Amino acid sequence: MQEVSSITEPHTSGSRWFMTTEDKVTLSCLILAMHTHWEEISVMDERNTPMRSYQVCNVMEANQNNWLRTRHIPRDGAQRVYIEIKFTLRDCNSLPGVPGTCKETFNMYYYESNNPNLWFIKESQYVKIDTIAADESFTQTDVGDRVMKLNTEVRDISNLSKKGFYLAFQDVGACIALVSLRVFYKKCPTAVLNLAQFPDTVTGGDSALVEVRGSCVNDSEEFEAPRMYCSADGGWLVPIGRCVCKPGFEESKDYCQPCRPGTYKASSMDGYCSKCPPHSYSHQEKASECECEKGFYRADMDPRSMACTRPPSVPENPISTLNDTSVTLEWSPPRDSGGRGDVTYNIHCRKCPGDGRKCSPCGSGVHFLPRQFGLSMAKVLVSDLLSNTNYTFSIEAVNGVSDLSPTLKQQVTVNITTGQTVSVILKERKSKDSITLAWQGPDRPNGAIVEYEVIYYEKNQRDQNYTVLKTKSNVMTVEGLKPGTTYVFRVRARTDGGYGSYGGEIELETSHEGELPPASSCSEGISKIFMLSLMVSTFTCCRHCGYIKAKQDPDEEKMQFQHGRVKLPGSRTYIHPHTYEDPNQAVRDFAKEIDASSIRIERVIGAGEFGEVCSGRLKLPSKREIYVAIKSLKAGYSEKQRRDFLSEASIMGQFDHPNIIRLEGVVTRCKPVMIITEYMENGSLDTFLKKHDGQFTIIQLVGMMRGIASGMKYLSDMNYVHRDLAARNILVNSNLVCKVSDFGLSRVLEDDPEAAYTTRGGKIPIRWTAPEAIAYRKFTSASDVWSYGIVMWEVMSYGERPYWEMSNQDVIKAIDEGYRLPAPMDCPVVLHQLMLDCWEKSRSERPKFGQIVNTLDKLIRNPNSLKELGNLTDFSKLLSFRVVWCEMAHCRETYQCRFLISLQWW
Ligand code: ACK
Repeated sequence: MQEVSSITEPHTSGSRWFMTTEDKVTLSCLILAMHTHWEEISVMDERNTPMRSYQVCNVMEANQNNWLRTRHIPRDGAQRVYIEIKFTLRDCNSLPGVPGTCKETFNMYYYESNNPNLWFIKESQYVKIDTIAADESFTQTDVGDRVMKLNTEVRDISNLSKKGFYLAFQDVGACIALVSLRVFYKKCPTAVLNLAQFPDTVTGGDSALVEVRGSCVNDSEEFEAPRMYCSADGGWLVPIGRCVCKPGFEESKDYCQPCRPGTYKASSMDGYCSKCPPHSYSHQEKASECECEKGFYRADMDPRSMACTRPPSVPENPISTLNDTSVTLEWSPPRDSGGRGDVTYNIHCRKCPGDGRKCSPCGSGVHFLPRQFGLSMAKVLVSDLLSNTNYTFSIEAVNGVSDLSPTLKQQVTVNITTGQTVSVILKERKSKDSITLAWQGPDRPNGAIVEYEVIYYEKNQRDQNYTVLKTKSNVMTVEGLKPGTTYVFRVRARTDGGYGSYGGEIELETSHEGELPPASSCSEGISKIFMLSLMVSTFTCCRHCGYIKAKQDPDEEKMQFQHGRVKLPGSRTYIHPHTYEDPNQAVRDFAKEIDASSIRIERVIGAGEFGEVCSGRLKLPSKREIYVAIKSLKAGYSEKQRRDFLSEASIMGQFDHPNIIRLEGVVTRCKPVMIITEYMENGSLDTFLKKHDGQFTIIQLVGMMRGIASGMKYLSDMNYVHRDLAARNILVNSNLVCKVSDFGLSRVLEDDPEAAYTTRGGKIPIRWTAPEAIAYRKFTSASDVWSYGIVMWEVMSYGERPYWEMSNQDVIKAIDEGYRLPAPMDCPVVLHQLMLDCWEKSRSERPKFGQIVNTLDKLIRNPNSLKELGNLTDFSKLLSFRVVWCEMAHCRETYQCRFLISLQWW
């Protein structure tokens, strides 16, 4: 601690009148005036060191009134000043022949004044501080043996407001020697906490706390306004808020250090600098983002943690299926997606009339289904084409960075000519091994017909084997067929302009062995053709369907987008892992995979539902080593257990708040599967409080409750309902900061030893749970508020079990009848009132977490409001509850004591 006021003028060298210590600030004070009988002399102390003292010993005369006073002592901004006086005092009995007027006390006074040069102060103007008596007086023999009995007394004066004060000592007939006088005040020393710097602060008068705003250390900024309270005894209490390192900087102990080259930190909300993602670099320190390598880009909406990407390659294998004036285009996705999942396709259409006029854009007359641009599937139906027209379709693949690249988009083109469909097969004759077809040429051929192509295959065997035959005539006999077998036939025409599209399919069956061939089955053939033509003109799913759907399902796309958004800072909606079809994806989205080699397990600290909990260290590349807690999944787990275990990580990973336990990452690629969180030195709150029963100030307890409420406010703002808020699920770190933990999906059902089965079959921690949640599972942030009230009660009673040994059934009944837990011992009435508010039967009347935080903040700012203990107007539902409960529980010894104290108290 730094000394701000130094001694200016020691009265005598070697004197003890002006001592300094390291942690207190000593004020300069000189004895100025001596009145009557006081004298300044040199004596030897117990170590034979000479020292100066002021003494008076006029015990033989009655009516003594001897005053000794100091010079003006500047207050130096302090409101409360301590006076430490060392003195010796003679035992009256040890003085032979002294009259009964001999005293063994003296009086200490002060007088506040702005005037530093007062020479005379009337006795009546002084304010008395105290009458000082010796704890140890000494006799003549003692003096002879040179054993001085030195007394030390400390008094304080508070609420000082003038520039300084004078101290005075009044002797009324004792034998005293004042050996040392030290006047000092206390300060809370400069401190850095949560990256906020708190200045040297002089403590307040009385027992008031001084609220101090911290200022963020260099290269950091406020996350939540940092504050602390300087207590009357010079200690800092209740750290609230924090600063976070600016982009480009990371926290290192009490300061922010620049990210090293090759690393970056994009947001102040990120904990540490991270390695540049693939295809990016940072050559300088302090990078808030990494630049993309040449040919790679980052789209505006891309998170800075994402690899730089490039435009996709060209779509492949285009196929067109023409049906008169509409065409279905299909293609394969590009071989290289550019590293992104947002590839879409655009179709550019040009038409060439074929009469020598120039090609031109297709215009709005042509329709694309589902659309022309931004297609997510590799397929489109283009309709309303002009007949007898050449069309060129250019298919290009684009992604989120295509527009950033100066190179032209690569396209694959498909040319088609409309109006050449062979539509009607006119004739058909069949035998057991041949079928004869006759067809009509296209209505509007775009040139002379060069030949026809007949394709046929055994029904349902197209993929295995099909045959293509060519003819210049419009009749063909297909031979060598199997008897009694159905074949599918299609015909298309070729002109100078190329092939037209196939006409409709016709299914024809060869005759069975021994069956006579029919004379003609033309009409049957025609009707089949119409039917089949209709069938092919409907837009059916393509061969890529499964693949494309899997990759590009619009729902999935939407979901990915949503997940991407959740990761953005500032987003405030929690996503339940069950909304994921694949729970492993939720883990990948929200939890960082950690290499098991970066973890050093040191010792087992507890047991969880799924396995051991250990403490250890985590050293990630280019980050400093930190202490962590490691939860592991025991061997022989089922897939469901693995999912449930990891669900805690995918929930926790979505939160980022100083009062929520922080997830460092998960190990899923090797066994055992582990969840790594920050380490909380003081373990769970209930055990911690029991271990330190009665050891905290009210302000410290309120500070803990404030932290929990702030964490819960954050969770409720994220629409997350905890359902198992209890002191056992709060963890405490070395700074007494409380953090909400335990986010497993199955925890309320399986993990919590407090959970009991309800009549509806669910397992619920009855004592902590709101009545509507017990009765009909209405779990909301308002039911979390109820549980929070119970946590407050646990905190104020230092880990007492809510409702003591009452049975769960009795608790439910008592609550239903309107009874509520009484205030714990020494619990300020305002806090108990807040608990009662949290336990309002109607959940809409309970306070919101934000209101609870505000209320607790006000109490911390005004600690006087916490002084009133247990003075409620209506005790009926509390006191009688106690009596009822006490009868039920037969007043067992353990809690009888508390019960009696409470009764007495009320
Ligand atoms: O009361 P505790 O010491 O605190 O015992 C339990 C035990 O593991 C089983 O849950 C302790 N624990 C859990 N998570 C952490 C953590 N992040 N830091 C420190 N201790 C933890 C908990």
